[in-house]
Amino acid sequence: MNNGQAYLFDLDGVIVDTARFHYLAWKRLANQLGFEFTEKQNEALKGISRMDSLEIVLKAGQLTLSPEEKLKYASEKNAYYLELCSRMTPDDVLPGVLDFINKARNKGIKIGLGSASKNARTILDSIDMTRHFDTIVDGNRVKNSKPDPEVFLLGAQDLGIAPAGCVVFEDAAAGIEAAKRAGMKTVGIGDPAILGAADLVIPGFAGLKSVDLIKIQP
Ligand code: B16
Ligand code: MG
Repeated sequence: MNNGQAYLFDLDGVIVDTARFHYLAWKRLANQLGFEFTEKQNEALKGISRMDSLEIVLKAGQLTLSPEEKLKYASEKNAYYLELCSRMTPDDVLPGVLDFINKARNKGIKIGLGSASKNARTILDSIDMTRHFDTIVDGNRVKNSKPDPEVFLLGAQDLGIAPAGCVVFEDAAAGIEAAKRAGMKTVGIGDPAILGAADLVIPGFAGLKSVDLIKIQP
């Protein structure tokens, strides 16, 4: 460990708006199984692993399935999701993200990804962002999903930066909790009503001023 700094980014809803695609894919599965699934209910799925998300969706529809059926439906949802993602290009990177990462890198700040998604590398490749990360921790590497701090602690460890030197950028309440439990500073991207536990909440990276970030520098 050293005294350096790292920025750890969530993927879905922070780098790219795939959170919307996750919702549409879960809704399609729920409708197929005969019930509705609203955007409000979907909020609880953000940052949560695929199988844990399925449990929440099935509970919403009051359905009980066998382990084999669960695997089958989780895989169907993922196919719907990847179909929606397949048309993504570098133009889909959310406004201001790349500029923000480049400026941080020029200041010597390390850049990591901390995502619950098993599709993270596929998505980063399709938007040409893989090369901007010094480390990638995704759903294939972690055993415990957010709000467990594992994903961010692994990222800090990969980068050789102490947790106290890390700032996490997250769009999910579960992700903010994970980062806080890791002992890191937190920036919520989105609605302050949902992300109120974060040290700072911003609507997005476009127009973000360094003066805002000074408030949460480690
Ligand atoms: P997958 P993040 C999370 O990604 C999503 O927020 C969450 O909705 C999703 O269920 C989870 O990844 C697993 O994704 O099915 O692609 O493995 O926000 O942590 O980048
Ligand atoms: Mg997210």
